[in-house]
Amino acid sequence: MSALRLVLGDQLDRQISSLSDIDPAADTVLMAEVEDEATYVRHHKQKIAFVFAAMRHFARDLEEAGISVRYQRLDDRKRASSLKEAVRIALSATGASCLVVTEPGEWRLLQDMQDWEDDLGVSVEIREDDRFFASHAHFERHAKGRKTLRMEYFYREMRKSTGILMDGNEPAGGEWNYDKENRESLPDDIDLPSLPQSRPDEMTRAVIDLVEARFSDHFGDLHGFAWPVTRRGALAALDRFITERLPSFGTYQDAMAGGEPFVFHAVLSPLINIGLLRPQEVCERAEQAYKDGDAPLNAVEGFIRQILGWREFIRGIYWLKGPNYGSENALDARRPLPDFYWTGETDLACLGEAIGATKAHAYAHHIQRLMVTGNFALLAGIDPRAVQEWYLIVYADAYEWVELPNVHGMALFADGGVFASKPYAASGSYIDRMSDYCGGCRFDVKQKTGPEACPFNYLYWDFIARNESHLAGNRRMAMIYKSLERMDPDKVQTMRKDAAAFLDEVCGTN
Ligand code: FAD
Ligand code: DLZ
Repeated sequence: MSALRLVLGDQLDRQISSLSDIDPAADTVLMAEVEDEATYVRHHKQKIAFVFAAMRHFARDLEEAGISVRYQRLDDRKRASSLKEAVRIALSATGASCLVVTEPGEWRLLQDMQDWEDDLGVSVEIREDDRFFASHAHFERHAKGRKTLRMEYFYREMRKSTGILMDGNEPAGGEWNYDKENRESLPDDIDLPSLPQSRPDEMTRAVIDLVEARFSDHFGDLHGFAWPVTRRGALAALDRFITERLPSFGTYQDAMAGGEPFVFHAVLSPLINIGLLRPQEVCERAEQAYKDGDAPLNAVEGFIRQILGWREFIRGIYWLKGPNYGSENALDARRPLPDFYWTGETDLACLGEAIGATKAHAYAHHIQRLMVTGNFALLAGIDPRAVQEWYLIVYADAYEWVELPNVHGMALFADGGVFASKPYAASGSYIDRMSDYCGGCRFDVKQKTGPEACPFNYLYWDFIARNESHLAGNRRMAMIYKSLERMDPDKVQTMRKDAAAFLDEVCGTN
């Protein structure tokens, strides 16, 4: 009896559950570049190139380890256009009697796979993806009976159950969370380490040519492609992060700076999500840096919280909430996405920076995603479906399990507050405090109304006034609604008029 073992483009880990009991003498691994996956949204060119290049290198490594691999390239003359068809052809060619696969990271594909046993006439074993700290059952147990889901409680549970950054039963250093030490803006004279650049080898260059030829009309630049696409390259990127950027990661975690898309961030999410790095080893390396005295606790705790806390929590929410999560529109947001999200052409310097980095690198750091592009979409009342699709397209790390809750729940509050206690809405002054963008902007962040005023200012108050029926009952919004009440009604009226005129111009009339 031989098995066919399907490895998806974001499962490139030799320890993935679908390969755990592989018999190299009998079994075959199937990997397939297929149109369906490359186009179910019009992914950034770098994302497709990254996935295909990493898939090809992973397949080569498996073959070198003596494992038989059937690999379909997107430019093979005879090829399947979907994963199911690729499996059907491979089953018939190998005579395998069953298919083994690790569950995919999206409901879309999982639901498709659940029909494969009937459609293909062989047994299909879908195994849990154990690359995470928390299983589905673990998160369900955590969520059971709770009225509200909050990352912080889940994170503390995870610290205790893994023992990461713990002194016995107590958190290392005595506090669970050092977030209050992690909100500095960047000093003018700070030296920022450069990001390691991986030079594409021949195999990656062939993929880049393929993507340029086949997906030239997709979003994003390809010429700056510098992602590591092998396990060895990913480990080197992790090393550089731990030594060069982790020590300052905490303090400047929320900072933004013109022309500096990476600041002290790890830039590891695409590598972790695709399987080239394991979240466990990333956290262990960070913890070791703290124990060795090479990085301070506020940095290491802040970093580990992102992975052990946020990443696991977000994934738990995605699977807990089911395939319809994403269809709610709690704030009744209906405007279309402005064109500048695709072109980067806008007079707002902060949006230009965030979208420019996104085009150039298929990357923007968390605060740009949340407080610039996300905040604008929230304030402007952009249709959640359009915003979700944009985020799924434009980032090299975007898979629905992680993208959707971050966009729908965290950035847009479109789920009505499943895990965020209030919307992350902010006026221009937040962006001014955390960045140097406003100094070079054509708008004036100090002005609240009029043609020179920063649009984030009047959009903020328009958002607050527009959503009074949805948000005024939220205790965490009480102060803001008190301020609105105290404001001169004429001033509120002017801000709302400015907001309507601006939105009609950038989004089209609602
Ligand atoms: P760092 O800031 O250095 O953080 C370290 C690691 O923590 C990241 O590599 C990532 O694995 C993890 N992490 C941090 N924050 C989160 C979070 N909120 N959710 C999950 N993991 C987190 N992350 C994705 O991996 N894919 C996405 O599609 C994605 N979409 C997002 C959309 C929005 C609107 C927002 C607000 C956040 C999104 N994030 C997403 C989370 C976060 O912005 C990225 O993980 C982070 O910017 C990746 O860059 P980094 O590796 O430099 O992260
Ligand atoms: C993102 C992606 C792309 C662009 N192409 C492929 C592909 O051709 N073959 C494949 O196996 N996987 C690809 N992927 C990753 C899948 O889309 C991903 O496995 C699902 O979205 C589930 O997370």
